[in-house]
Amino acid sequence: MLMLHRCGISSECIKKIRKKTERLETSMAKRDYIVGEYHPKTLLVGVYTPNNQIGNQDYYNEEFLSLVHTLGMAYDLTYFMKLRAPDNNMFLTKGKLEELTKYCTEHEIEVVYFSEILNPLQERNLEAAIGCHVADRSRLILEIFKKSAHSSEGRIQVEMAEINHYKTRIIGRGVEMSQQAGILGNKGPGETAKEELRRHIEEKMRQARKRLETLERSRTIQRKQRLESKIPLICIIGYTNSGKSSLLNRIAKGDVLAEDKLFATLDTTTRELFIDSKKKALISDTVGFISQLPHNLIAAFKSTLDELRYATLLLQVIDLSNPAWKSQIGVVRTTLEELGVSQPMLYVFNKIDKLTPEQLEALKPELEQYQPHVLINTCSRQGTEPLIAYLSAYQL
Ligand SMILES: Nc1nc2c(ncn2[C@@H]2O[C@H](COP(=O)(O)OP(=O)(O)OP(=O)(O)O)[C@@H](O)[C@H]2O)c(=O)[nH]1
Ligand SMILES: [Mg+2]
Repeated sequence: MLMLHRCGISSECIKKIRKKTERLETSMAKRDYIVGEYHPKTLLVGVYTPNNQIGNQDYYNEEFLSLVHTLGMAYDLTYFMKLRAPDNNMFLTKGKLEELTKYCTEHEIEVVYFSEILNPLQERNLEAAIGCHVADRSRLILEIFKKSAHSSEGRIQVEMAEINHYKTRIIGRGVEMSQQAGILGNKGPGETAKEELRRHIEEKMRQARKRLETLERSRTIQRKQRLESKIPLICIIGYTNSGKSSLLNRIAKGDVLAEDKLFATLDTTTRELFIDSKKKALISDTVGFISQLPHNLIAAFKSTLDELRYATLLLQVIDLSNPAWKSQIGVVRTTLEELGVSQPMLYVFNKIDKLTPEQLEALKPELEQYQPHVLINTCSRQGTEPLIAYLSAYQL
């Protein structure tokens, strides 16, 4: 016998919707496999598009693999391709999609990770076409950030970015969730599972925002005290893995984790820096930048990165031994523009010990275009002398 719910929907129908919601939740949970035990057959797909700010395809793919290694995620196969122009709905062009679908079927792939950012529609369409779970660069970077955030502020910021990431993806899955029903029992007619989920997400976001605001208030007070004390603030910025934390450790006796990993640092560390017998400053190490940094992460880290707008001087650390160093400067420039940061800057070309004297000589004319600049290596105290000399002469 069919039981009718008070909003006029049969209990059979409610059961069906409940099942669909459960299935959807399981499917979303399955995406969390990278931190769990279960290892589905995973394919990494490096896609190079003309929009890419990193001008070197090989390096871009290498960086993608470094991101995956940083996360410690196991994968089975890699597949690299060049795309003339991404498709708005499907991301891949018809030919490339067929090629990839065939590859996935042949190799029984269950999960595909893309090196690029996909919008929720592209992600859904690709999943349907390839028949595998699909995740993108945002998801990868989010997971790394989740692992590296240790301070309360860092954790909340990552949590907010994650909520936003899922919000667009879960809510975008309209078809499975749009049937009307009071599936949670006490909701009135017209309530949909999707609305319920949206409210839940918004509530989580509201709570996170509230916690962040409390932390921001204490940050504002600290900033006010610093500005009143007239102690200059130097902020170390730059592409990820360029040597920012190593520099802080070298010149300010810090103990920040410096590792050959992307995004080793997420939380800002500030130390006193005694430049010479008369000069003192505060020096901060910050989160690194990367090409195609997901927008929701930049937005989430705005409160940490806001600090850059109050800096007296920015030190942009560049890994000169990286073949893509010029593109990386471009990425940093774009990110700073997005953040509205335009403080005075010194280019700090680092890791010069990894270049031969001939290579360094050949690079000099190009480096002249970046002014002012110093050349250093943080491996030895002498290596950082040009920087200390610059700061000593600089009117902070
Ligand atoms: N050879 C050489 N290696 C360096 C130099 N400076 C840093 N490194 C190495 O580069 C790697 C990255 O250094 P970090 O200081 O962690 O870089 P970071 O910019 O803070 O990186 P994230 O916090 O991950 O963005 C580490 O393995 C360092 O030992 C240098 O001058 N020469
Ligand atoms: Mg660091």
